[in-house]
Amino acid sequence: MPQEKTLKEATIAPKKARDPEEVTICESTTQMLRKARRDGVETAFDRAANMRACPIGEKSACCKHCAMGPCRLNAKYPYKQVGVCGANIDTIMSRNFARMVATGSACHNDHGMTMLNVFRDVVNGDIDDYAIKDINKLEQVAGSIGIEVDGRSPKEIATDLYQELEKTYTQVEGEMPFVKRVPEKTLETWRKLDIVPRGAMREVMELMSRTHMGCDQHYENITKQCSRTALADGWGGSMVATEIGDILFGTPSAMSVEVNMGVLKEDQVNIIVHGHEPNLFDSMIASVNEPTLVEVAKKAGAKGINLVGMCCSGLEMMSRYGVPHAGNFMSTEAVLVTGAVDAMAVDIQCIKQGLAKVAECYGTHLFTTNPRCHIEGAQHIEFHERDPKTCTDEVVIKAISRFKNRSLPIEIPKIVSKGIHGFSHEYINYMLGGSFRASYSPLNDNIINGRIRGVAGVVGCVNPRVKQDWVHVELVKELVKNDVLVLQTGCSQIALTKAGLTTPEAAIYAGPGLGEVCETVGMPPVLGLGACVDNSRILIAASEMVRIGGLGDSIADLPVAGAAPEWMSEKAIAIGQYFVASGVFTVFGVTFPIVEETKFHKHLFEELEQQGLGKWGFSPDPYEIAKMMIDHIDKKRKALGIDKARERVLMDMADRRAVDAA
Ligand code: BF8
Ligand code: SF4
Repeated sequence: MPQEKTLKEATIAPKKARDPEEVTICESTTQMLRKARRDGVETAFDRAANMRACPIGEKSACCKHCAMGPCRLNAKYPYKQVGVCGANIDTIMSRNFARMVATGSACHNDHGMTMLNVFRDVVNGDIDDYAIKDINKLEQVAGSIGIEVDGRSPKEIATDLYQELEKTYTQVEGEMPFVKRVPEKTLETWRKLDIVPRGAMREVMELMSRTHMGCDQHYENITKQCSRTALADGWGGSMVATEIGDILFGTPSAMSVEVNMGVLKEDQVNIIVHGHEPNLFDSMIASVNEPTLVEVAKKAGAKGINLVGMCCSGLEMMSRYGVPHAGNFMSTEAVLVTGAVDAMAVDIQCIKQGLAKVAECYGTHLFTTNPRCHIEGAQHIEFHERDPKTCTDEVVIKAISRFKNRSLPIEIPKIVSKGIHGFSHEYINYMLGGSFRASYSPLNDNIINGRIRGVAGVVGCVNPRVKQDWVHVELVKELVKNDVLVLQTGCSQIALTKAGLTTPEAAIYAGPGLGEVCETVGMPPVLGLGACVDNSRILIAASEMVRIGGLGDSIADLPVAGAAPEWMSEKAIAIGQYFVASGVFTVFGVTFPIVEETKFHKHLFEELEQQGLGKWGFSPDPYEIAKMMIDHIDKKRKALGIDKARERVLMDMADRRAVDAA
């Protein structure tokens, strides 16, 4: 049995071992970590236990931007020393922070640019495996940036749209196309501060150039370019990825989806797609439904082919097509320990190199598919949008052959959580107002009358430095209990689904006001909006709340707050910075890469707010984060004069008809 031999040879037992229950609240992951231990297989949880975070790097008190260094300062006495070039702690920390923002923004823009290229090729007839699926959305997006839609064909509109949206990346001067969607007063502040993004390539390039040795050495000026580069993500690449994704693959609307490792099926060929761009996944759906391939799978003894998603790829497709989802970032190695995964196909971002070893241990095929992401030890089958099935069919064929030759015992945790997902901005509009008067007015009204205290975006990663999912779940429970409506994306959304908070029945976790709204509308207190690029949907929702009126003139006036309580990636930092620059108080957990009581820290955590933007906050404790967010929401309510909730009157059907008639 070749696989068993592999299992023994490929594994390294971790030196320091932590009890699986200490590192995660995900029961499936716990069960698989126990099995991994029995099998002698190592995961990121073990490596985190054996690798202490570097205390100097953790606080960003070191610089390796030139060969006069690397220079290390002392985080305890940050102003006692400077680098060889004379760079002080604020310069060093802000340059490091800037490079995280640049990388994060580059990732989302790179992803968005791929989506736009596919869209262009579809419009020009160079690709026929994809098509424009949502014409309404096409017209609506085009209209929102001033493209004429009346009386024009989809092809004409789409041609103008891709040409216009290309400026998101390539424009050198001027303002990015989606800046037209920014509330006027917010935009005024950006213009005053000179942080309106021009084109993403320019912003990322300039930020990288300014952080070179001996260039920009004022933390305030560096922060300005951080904001500009981050805004080029949220209102640029991420928003393009979301909008083009909707046009090509359909705008999500609420549907019930199964989540957790129990979606794997022992008697079927199991294929997982993990990564970020929806293109690979969409073609994989076509391949697993190919009758000839299904036939081959049946001949191999399988009942069928079972396709499931993980991380953001999974979120893209669960929100659009209801494809089951096996888990978030910290479960990607654990899921392979089931032995039931016949193939995992990945594209870009958040794909641990450690997967290659675990896949080897269990004889799972790990395929990289993207020219921007190869992994040593994984098989590479390149995916081309102009000929997608060549790649995805081969993945399916290899998965079937692995199924046929399965020799190791299989253990699938029998855990599945159902939740409602697919709350796009458009669907929320429809859900709140109905199809004839789709509107955010009921949301604003319920915030003004105090039933809903405010809105929180709880998003982002999971991180083995903290107990997986726990900070997300405790934070969100605390928020909804206090009548704060929670919007979610990314790995956080999966954490809350596993905890059962994405069902309408979860209204019981909500405070009386929010609970009443949830029951009336039939919605969960926690609304899942999709993948990390779909944080752009939160920006659109916030802009719409401003436009509807009654809650101030800019995003900074709204009673809203954001959090990424278990963040780990540079993309998360870019997202945090674009929320802050858009006007949102944004709290991160785990750790924050800045020395406290420094000028740069004060700048991010206090002074940006005084400039009319949002500000950063930090706490590793979910209850403390909740308190910070709720205090901020209350502060904003007070400024708006809605702190004393109006007397709460419940409308009956007669009242409703009267309102409708009026
Ligand atoms: O973009 S939440 S771990 S999977 S970075 Fe990555 Fe973080 Fe998950 Fe998607 Ni987002
Ligand atoms: Fe040291 Fe300055 Fe070089 Fe950084 S840029 S490594 S602080 S000398």
